[in-house]
Amino acid sequence: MKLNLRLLLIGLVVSAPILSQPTWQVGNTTLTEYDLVTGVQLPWEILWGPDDFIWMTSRKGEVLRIDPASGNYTVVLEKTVMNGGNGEPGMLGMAMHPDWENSPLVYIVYCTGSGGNGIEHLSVFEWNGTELVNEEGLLNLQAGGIHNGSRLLMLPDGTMLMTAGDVGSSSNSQNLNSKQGKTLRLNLDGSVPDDNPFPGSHVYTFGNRNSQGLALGPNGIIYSSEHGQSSNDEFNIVQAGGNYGWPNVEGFCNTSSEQTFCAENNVIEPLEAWTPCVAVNGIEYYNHAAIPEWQNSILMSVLGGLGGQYERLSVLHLSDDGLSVTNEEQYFSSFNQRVRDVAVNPSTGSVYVAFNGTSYPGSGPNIIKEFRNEAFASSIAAPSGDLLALKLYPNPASESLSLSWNEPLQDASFEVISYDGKSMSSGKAPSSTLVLDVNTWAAGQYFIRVSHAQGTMTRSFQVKR
Ligand SMILES: [Ca+2]
Ligand SMILES: [Ca+2]
Ligand SMILES: [Ca+2]
Repeated sequence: MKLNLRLLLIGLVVSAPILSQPTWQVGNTTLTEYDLVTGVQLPWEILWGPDDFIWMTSRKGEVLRIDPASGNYTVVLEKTVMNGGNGEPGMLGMAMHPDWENSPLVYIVYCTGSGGNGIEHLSVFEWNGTELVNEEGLLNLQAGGIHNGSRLLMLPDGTMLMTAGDVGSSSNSQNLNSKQGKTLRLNLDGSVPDDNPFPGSHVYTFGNRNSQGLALGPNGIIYSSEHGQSSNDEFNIVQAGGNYGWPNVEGFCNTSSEQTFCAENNVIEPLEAWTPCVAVNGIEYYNHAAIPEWQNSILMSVLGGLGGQYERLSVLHLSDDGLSVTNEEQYFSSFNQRVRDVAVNPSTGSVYVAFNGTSYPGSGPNIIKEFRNEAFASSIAAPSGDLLALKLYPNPASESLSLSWNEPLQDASFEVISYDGKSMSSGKAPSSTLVLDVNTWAAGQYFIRVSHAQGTMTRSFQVKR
């Protein structure tokens, strides 16, 4: 009897590797650190996909689809890119069509060619369940050896933003006839939206240098991060038609020549600026209950300066109205690794951080780490079963959202949570279909978690106004 008990105890210890994972303390919340994927090359975009997988672009020219439970991945697209992805250009921004069930389309930016003939392509691909196929080009820009921008963001109004760098020619940025040094707004077929600020033009903001971070916050606020030259990295709110100052103004309007230019050109100042540059990159709005200490903040990737310092994940705490930054906290600088991008698991609130090596312009092999509140995550049923069996329509929705499953939904429990953290609706489905009234919900991103005997699934959707 005694011997058996001892064997049992030994077995327990050996089968509990979780105890050895590093942890991080955020106030009262303990985050456990996991290496989700190791040995990948230069992740540039990581995002939580509508299929509950993590999607990643590699600057070297690949798209990976990663199982967030195991870290196993498949390569779903390969392209030959400018300079082999060894400098700033390569395969960069990515975003998914919001109506994934009906339009499984992936938007990707990548650079080809060389020298002065480089082209930056914005293309859309179809997901066939195995790989990305049937490329259709939507827009060609100039690609440069530096400053290729290219973060993508889907908006609740059914359009898309793309940041475009000045490709090292700063005179592009104030020139409204150039697409470089801008934020561009496009319909999802690449055409110019009728209500863009400059009729007939993709230009949405100008006076930008090289913005490589975009995120949607509460109340429709769009945030961006932007690289400065050697001083004045910026954190901005993106406003239609806005002039962000470059190259005449860096950061705030605080020199006499800047003040003159700002007054004459109605320049929009950043919410925050960092001098010397720390190299600000991918951003995400965080308001998940999993890490209460980070609610209503922007998680901002920081690559670090050219000399390999300042690398971190910055947590920019926002005011209640989202219009200002109240304070900055810094995490994970002890890895001494360039932080390129960040993504959030909408179900568990886990934060995924993509690292890019120790020095500019980045080198592999790289790691994507997960930081998980175990206590919270273990209280949430993990997605399981045939995830795509759950259908949501229409998406984006404006009046009502219908859900159906290939199994009866009756008695399934559901909860809808806005990306800004509010529980919008919950309960049991009354019949085989569930119809949610979204009339009074703000425009933005939401996700739903549905559990019944067939499994649990989460799905993101948008409400438009
Ligand atoms: Ca991202
Ligand atoms: Ca600016
Ligand atoms: Ca200034």
